[in-house]
Amino acid sequence: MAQFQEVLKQSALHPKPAGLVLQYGTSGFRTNAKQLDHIMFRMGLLATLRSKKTKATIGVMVTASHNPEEDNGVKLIDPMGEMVTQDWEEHATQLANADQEDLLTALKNIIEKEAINMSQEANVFVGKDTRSSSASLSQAVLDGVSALGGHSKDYGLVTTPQLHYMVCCQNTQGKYGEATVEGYYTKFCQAFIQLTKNTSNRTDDQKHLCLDGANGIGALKVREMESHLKKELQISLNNDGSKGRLNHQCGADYVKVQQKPPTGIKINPGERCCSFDGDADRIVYYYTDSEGTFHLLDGDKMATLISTFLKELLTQAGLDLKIAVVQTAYANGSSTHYLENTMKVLVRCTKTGVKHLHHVAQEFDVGVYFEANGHGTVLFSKAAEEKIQQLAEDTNVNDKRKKAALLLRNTINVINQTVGDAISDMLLIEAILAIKGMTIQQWDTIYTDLPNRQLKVKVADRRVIDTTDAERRAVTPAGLQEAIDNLVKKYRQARSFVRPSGTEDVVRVYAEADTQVRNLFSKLSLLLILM
Ligand code: NG1
Ligand code: ZN
Repeated sequence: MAQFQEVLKQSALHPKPAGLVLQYGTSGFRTNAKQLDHIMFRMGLLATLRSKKTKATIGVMVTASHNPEEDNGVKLIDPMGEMVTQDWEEHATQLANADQEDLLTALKNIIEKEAINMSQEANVFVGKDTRSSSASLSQAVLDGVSALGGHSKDYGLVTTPQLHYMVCCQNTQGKYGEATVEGYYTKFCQAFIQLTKNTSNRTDDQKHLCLDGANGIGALKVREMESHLKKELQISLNNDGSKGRLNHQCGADYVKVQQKPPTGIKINPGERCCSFDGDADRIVYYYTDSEGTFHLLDGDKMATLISTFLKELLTQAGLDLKIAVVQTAYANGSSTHYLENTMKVLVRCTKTGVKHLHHVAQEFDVGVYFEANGHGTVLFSKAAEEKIQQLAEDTNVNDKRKKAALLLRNTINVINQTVGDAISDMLLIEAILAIKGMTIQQWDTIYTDLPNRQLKVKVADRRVIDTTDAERRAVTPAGLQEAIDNLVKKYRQARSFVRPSGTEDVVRVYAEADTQVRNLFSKLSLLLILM
């Protein structure tokens, strides 16, 4: 077929370096940008096939999120704006690793396995972050799409969640919003303004937020969005990309892992600050107190604030909807304890990786999910949205219920339900703080984090560690879990686990305990070195 001849011709312009093997991991392909040209071309091909298969628009995002500038990566987005399904992750790995001369065979294998009708039309949306390598790499994706005769739309510089939003809007015929950057700002900012409009006692201080844009795409997009906020949120933007390097000593990952503010930003005591990561799908909040102590409000604190707010509104609205919070093993034990015992909210724990959290959250009427590192969102079932909508329109309900229903409706509209979104999460958190008249310090005192430590250990083969129970217990190597248990039981409120990373060639070690966490952690490290 002529189509395949074109693939062959074009692929010669995007050759695969011999011997290079890469895997579609938790966050797609991610490595040094120099190794990715052929991967991008092939992901253009694969997205085209996925579009033919699903008869819907598919997204391809070129980004390496919080990784250093010299890296890049690519992820595929499925029709409803969610991560691509597991079977197609496997196709992605197969296609990426086929030798140059086997590319057509690999492609035809997928076509056959998935019974793809090649005459079906294909549409692919492409977006990229601000890395210097992103321009040519996203061009390689576009080349891949056109080689298989697919149609593409290049959104250029967008945040990862913006591209997820575009895909969802397109495939729901505009029901979720308009598939343009302008449509995105309009939808989320209007909802924010609606939510905050009756918070008349909101002071100028509460309207002011200090933001670290990680010198990335999020900073650019916040600038574009600002006028839509009509001064209801005044953002002082730092690390806007004009001087510093992407993610260098700044951004959500740096702040979370280092447990300190980004370097070079002047933060006034008590000032409410937040950091985005390099593609703006993660956010963390923080402040320093009058003694200069740093306080981090991570994904767990956000999940707690949001779920508490939603639970209260559901109760006021008299709606019997099931709400749950989905976390991973990295969630601080204090947050889980508070949610289960004080808030009486159902908590579920899943494996690391947003797709796992997203799937579990879909099981509930209202599913709030957050990774401790600040990636998360809220999902509302169709039935829940309908009940809220009906109540908001009902003329026969009392003022209290009506008010709660209207707040819930606007809350749904300020949330990007396709994926964790730093911009949308920021607007949601800002709105909740405004409605509750709460300072960041008050939010911080809802519960106190247990001291915790995280470490990466390089081992010969990280796959020797196999885990169970949402990665909280090691099954192999024999004796490891027992040794951890024996150590942990000597400390109060202690918990620890080890698991192989899905994105780096390391084993991650996590421990939390009361004041003795440092002591526990050094013993754990010793234990692992001796294993
Ligand atoms: P791994 O490398 O599997 O721990 C990391 C993060 C995840 C998630 C993915 C994808 C931690 C402990 N792990 O996964 O939460 O964000 O990267 O980017 O933060
Ligand atoms: Zn990211």
